[in-house]
Amino acid sequence: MSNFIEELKWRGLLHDMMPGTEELLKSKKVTGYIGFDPTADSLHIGSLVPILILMHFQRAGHKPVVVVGGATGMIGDPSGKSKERNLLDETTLNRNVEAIKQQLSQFIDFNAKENPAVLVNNYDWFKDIKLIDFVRNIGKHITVNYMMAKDSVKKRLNPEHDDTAGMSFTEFTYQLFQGYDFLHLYRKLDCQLQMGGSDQWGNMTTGTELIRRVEGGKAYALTVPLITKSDGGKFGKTEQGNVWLSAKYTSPYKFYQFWINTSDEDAEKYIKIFTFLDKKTVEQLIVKHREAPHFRILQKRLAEEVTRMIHGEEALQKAIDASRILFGKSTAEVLKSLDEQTFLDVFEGVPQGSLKRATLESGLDIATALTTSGFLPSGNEARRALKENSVSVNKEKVTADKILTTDDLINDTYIILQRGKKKYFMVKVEK
Ligand code: 629
Repeated sequence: MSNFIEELKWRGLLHDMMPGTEELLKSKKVTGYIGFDPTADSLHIGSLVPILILMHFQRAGHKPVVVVGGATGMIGDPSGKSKERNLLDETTLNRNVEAIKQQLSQFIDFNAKENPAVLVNNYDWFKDIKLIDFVRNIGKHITVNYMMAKDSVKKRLNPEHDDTAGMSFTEFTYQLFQGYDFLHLYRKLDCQLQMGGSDQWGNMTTGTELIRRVEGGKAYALTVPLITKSDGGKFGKTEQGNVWLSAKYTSPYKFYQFWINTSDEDAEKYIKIFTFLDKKTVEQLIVKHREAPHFRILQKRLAEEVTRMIHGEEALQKAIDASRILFGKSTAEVLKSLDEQTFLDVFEGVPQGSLKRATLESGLDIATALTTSGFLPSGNEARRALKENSVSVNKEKVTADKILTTDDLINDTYIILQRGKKKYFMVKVEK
């Protein structure tokens, strides 16, 4: 069995653990869990670190348990949140549970011989518990004083905190639910360890406390750091919002670009955290990168490894091809092969205009197209550009005799006009 803690340490993936955790992990095959609440129908890259932890945990020979929070998702974890959350309705929750289960099973091996992973939904044990039983059998073991000392609660009770609207009883009870999960898994699956982001420490220790009081048992908690960015910005967000693991919300191209745009400083950190490359390989890459940062060796390798892990080899190659389009070295063929979402992502922010479909059906000469689409300001300008041989249609140079037809349409809707190397214009062709 390889050393899980050593692995986490050199990767910068260990934040904190209870005394005795390392000894426990060295002594035997341990069952450990991480919970995910179904607050959306896809995980985002913020969940990637906990997923990687489960993968390392399994690779080290231990047994991972994934809890999908069908019940806890109905309540809303106050950890790390400064405001009361809106409750999600049941239909949404059910849909999210299914989607998240699907995603998680992509990464964790449920068929491993020695230590197959297990996925459970805490709704399955909470749905049959009676309120009076819960309050008597569980609530009696934890004092309100203890619960109020947690960061997640303290923060919301502080009257100086300006955007606080207090905290409902609903959210206050959350830690007891998560605590009960741990107790339940301890009993049923001999689960002795809970892992999660550092925001989860309070909830995890309510669990170990319950296990101690109710069962006289010993259980452990281990946290991983929440990922930060060197410029102080929030990790995993772009101007368009979260970076999702589902291609439905973030195209593989966008996903790839997110990692490509990492700063040098962050790339050195992230290559250890988000890939499975071994220590020696990582060290060599860092040395090479520092010698010539402008080649962006680290960013490329990082983007490659993570995109392959999430979206697979084929989607990765497409993302790499698409990434070359804006910077010259690409062909009309690649451009035409893009699916619509990737096409729109590639040309996001490029100025846009439109043409009527009927004009293309009867054939439209390029000089006219350049002006009526709104790309170039005048016929003179259009003729000059054509004479200079600097106009391209869908990445292919054209001359003044070019006639645009519906054959030039990409995804049956778009044409990319270009002057020189860098000036792009996207034409949307409408009815
Ligand atoms: C029941 C539910 C449990 C154990 C955990 C949970 C979920 C937990 C939570 N986790 C975050 C989430 O679901 O809210 N109360 O979005 C999220 N987690 C992964 C990491 C985290 C954490 O899924 O632990 O720290 C993010 O990196 O915020 O019995």
